[in-house]
Amino acid sequence: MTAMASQPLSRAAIRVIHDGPLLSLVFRAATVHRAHHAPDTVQCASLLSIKTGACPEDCAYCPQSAHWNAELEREPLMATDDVLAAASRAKAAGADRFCMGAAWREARDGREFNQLLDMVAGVKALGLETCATLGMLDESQAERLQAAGLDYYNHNLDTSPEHYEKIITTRTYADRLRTLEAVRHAGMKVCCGGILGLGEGLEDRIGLIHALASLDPQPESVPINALVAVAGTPLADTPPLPWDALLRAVATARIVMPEAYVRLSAGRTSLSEEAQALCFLAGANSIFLGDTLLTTPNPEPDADAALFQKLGLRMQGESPASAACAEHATPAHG
Ligand code: SAM
Ligand code: DTB
Ligand code: SF4
Repeated sequence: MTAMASQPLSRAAIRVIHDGPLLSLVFRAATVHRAHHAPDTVQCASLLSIKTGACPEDCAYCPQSAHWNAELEREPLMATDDVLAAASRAKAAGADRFCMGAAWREARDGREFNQLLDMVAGVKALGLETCATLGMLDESQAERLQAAGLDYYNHNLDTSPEHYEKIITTRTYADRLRTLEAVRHAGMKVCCGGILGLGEGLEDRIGLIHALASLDPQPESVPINALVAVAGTPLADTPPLPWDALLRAVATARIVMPEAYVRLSAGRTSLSEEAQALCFLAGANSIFLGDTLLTTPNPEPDADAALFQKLGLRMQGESPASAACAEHATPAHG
């Protein structure tokens, strides 16, 4: 058996999948991936921080928290025209989804929220899929965002329920589940994942994957971030996540959430091409495109284009004709 039954799996069952011989795990994940997705196609999203820093939450990993001293330019909410100009550039660079992130604890009704609704409608009108991550939402806000044209809402569980309190004290796991419920209820797609390399144990990684796979329905998009350790945050000196731990998490997520986009998110600048290739083989089929995530670096678009060409991957938004041209281009050996 390769694909999972529709019943939620127990933590113990997920652990058995996760802990198997690594290459057999990757093979099984690749088999599930091929049964559910076009295996050589990667969805490419572009990310923009529309409001940066001075966040009241105390997420230990985050350079945007006002509790820490990361070197960061704080920026108020961007002007709508500037956001739309960035979205047009992202589309021209090949992105098919545009994700707007704000360093807010929660969205607040008023002038800024109305401006946000305009941004969402404007990005949608450019022909891009829309995504936003704005902190907690109530049902009415979720409904207004959906009506404005928001396709996806990103809100992560971040880690296991047990490890969570060591990372964030200002907002609970239950708060996060409530926001996800509001997003679902409003009819938007759910983008929900977490971060690995926060100093958690193996059992916490299983716990996170179990919590994500138990959401009913399962999230359509699952970002798997590797911690970007930023100076000035409490996790600045956390040892880097080993590549095989990330690969196991990606492969397990693919097996237990066969329909989801599994996104290889933050942390790709610390991964070799070979490790990324294994993650794509194991079912990762979405990335952020562009040299900056929200505030930290992401691979240069040229480096991603070269990697895609080596691996025979194509961007989801790219026409099959231009992908065929790429196939006939001289491969960059060496
Ligand atoms: N403030 C909103 C919230 O937390 O819901 C939205 C923006 S927040 C930056 C979005 C996500 O980015 C977080 O949930 C976390 O998973 C991820 N993130 C933040 N800092 C990170 C870091 N240093 N390394 C990896 N992922 C990070
Ligand atoms: C997600 O899971 N990863 C993205 C997106 N959702 C918003 C954010 C990654 C942020 C990495 C740290 C930074 O650049 O500030
Ligand atoms: Fe604020 Fe989001 Fe960063 Fe937490 S992850 S400090 S909520 S911006």
